[in-house]
Amino acid sequence: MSATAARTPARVFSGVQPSGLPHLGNYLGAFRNYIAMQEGNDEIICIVDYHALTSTHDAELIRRNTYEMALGLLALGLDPDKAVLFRQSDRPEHAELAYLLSTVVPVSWVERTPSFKEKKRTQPDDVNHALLTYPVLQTADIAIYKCRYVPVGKDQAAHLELAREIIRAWNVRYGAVFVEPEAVFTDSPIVKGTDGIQKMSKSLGNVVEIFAPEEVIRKQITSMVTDTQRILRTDPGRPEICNVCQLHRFFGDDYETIWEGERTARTGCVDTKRLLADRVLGAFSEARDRRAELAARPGYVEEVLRAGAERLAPMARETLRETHERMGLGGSEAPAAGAPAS
Ligand code: AQP
Repeated sequence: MSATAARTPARVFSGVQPSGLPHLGNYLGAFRNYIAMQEGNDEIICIVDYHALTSTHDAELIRRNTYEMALGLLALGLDPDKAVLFRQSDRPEHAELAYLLSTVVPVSWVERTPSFKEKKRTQPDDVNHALLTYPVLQTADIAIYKCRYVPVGKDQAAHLELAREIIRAWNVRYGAVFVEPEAVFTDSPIVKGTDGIQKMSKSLGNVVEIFAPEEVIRKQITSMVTDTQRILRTDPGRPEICNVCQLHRFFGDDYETIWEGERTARTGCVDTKRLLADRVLGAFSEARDRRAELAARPGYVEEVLRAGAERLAPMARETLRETHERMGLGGSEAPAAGAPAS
């Protein structure tokens, strides 16, 4: 489904980890769709602080990044009157549902997820249990509100596939309660980082931030790896494999002219990077101003997050009630002691 096709009210969910600050990968791969899909849908966006605990163990940092992520989303155009924005740990029902869902999940399913294998490689001294069960909690995040559409970057595709399998397994065992979710991608589902090789990622530090000071953003962009075979200024460039050229597709409607300049060596990589920096700063200047305005309103972000969590309480509790009932939890209908079983 494309973002523009999602005009009939549908339940939409997505989550973002407060494991760092908002970057271009988040925006181009997912946040654009959050903002487009808040129109005409029931959208729920969650700052998934439980998930961030799998890699970040500094309490102050989690709190600060949670605030910054929420502030960034609001500045970029997420409207709390249209979409619900909340913090995962304010709705602990997610964690309980994750446990209940985990009872249908073979360990082999979570062991084989690419993100778990990747985290084993990138944080070998911290392969904690929550990393393994991350996709089950992610499934619970979506399932607890019975959401169908999940705007995400392509790096989340395997998790979404697993979420579908988990929900199918649970529904087969206990009856159809949950909805199988579908991923919704943008036209830039994987944005490469400043290294030009790996996915742009907070934990890899290869990011172009959206709300950093101007000089930081310029430095991040001018440090980007371009076409590694273009050694001399006079060498022709290959825009198809140059990450800077690829990013130009999203910042202006003249990227083909820019690409032609690279191909013919009329422009050099430094020119192309400087232009990208100007355009990125231009594209986010309104959002950057809005961020400053919102940051100056004491308690605003906290108010939005708390109100969002409160709005979701009845739905979360009702889903848990239904789940308990199907799974045989709670005993209000149990026969009195000594009464015949039938
Ligand atoms: N490089 C990317 N390209 C496309 N989409 C991306 N997203 C993240 N990076 C890219 C999408 O942004 C949403 C929020 O992501 P997240 O911050 O919750 O988690 P992530 O995918 O794990 O992002 P990072 O920066 O890589 O975080 P760390 O380093 O903490 O693991 C998601 O929909 C994601 O797909």
